Amino acid sequence: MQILKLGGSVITHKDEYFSPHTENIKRLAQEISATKKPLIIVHGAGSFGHPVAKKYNISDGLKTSEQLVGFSETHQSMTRLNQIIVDTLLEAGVPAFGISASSMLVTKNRRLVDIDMSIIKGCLKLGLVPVMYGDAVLDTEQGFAILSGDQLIVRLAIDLEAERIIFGSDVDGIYTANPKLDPNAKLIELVSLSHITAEVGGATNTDVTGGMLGKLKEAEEAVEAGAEVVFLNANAENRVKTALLGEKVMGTLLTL
Ligand code: IP8
Repeated sequence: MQILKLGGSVITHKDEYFSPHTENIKRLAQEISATKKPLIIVHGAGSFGHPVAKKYNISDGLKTSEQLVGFSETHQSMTRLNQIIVDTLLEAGVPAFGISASSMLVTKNRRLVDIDMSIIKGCLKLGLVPVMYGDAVLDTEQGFAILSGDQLIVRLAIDLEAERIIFGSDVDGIYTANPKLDPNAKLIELVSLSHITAEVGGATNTDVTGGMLGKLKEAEEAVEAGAEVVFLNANAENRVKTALLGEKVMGTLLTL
């Protein structure tokens, strides 16, 4: 089983609120459909979840009752994006099935503790492709929190013994600096966990869950558990498809 992250910068126009990148979503649905392999898709929030979560300061937890509307609005914006993605996958013939993280798990101080994998396992057994997302979730200590898709993926990969995690973003992989800001930034083809302190560029937009460095830190555990972790540019045609087929692709491979 493989896990594919579709980053918010790929599936939404990040600088325009609530704007899905329809063209990319359609192309990626075709690429996924062409591979026909056991898969879980987790998508990010982009211009759907992040601006709402930021406006109401959801990641720091419940402080005032006015935030409750914002908590639910954040979740609603994500279910809308999920619906667009699942509908597009279905049109491409992928047996996609949308699942909300907030209905099956809680966090403790923003970290995922217990998650019941039975629904996801059941979906995979039937041949369905679960489509999950970073979500506004209940938190045992701070009332609520934002669970990033990246944290969710790593947990899924460990518990379900995923063969490979593919992080699709809008850059070619992990760079020595943020490639959108620094013209001297260089792509690192192989990142070893022992050198993870290397300078890695942050996100350029409103990202409440940590950008590229956050992804890298989350991914450590999955590599230690034996999953192959690849970072690639999902905006470039056929890279996701190539990686899903297990073939060599331009990007960054994370190793021990
Ligand atoms: O884009 C964040 O998920 P991510 C989820 O995977 C929300 O970090 C609701 C902002």
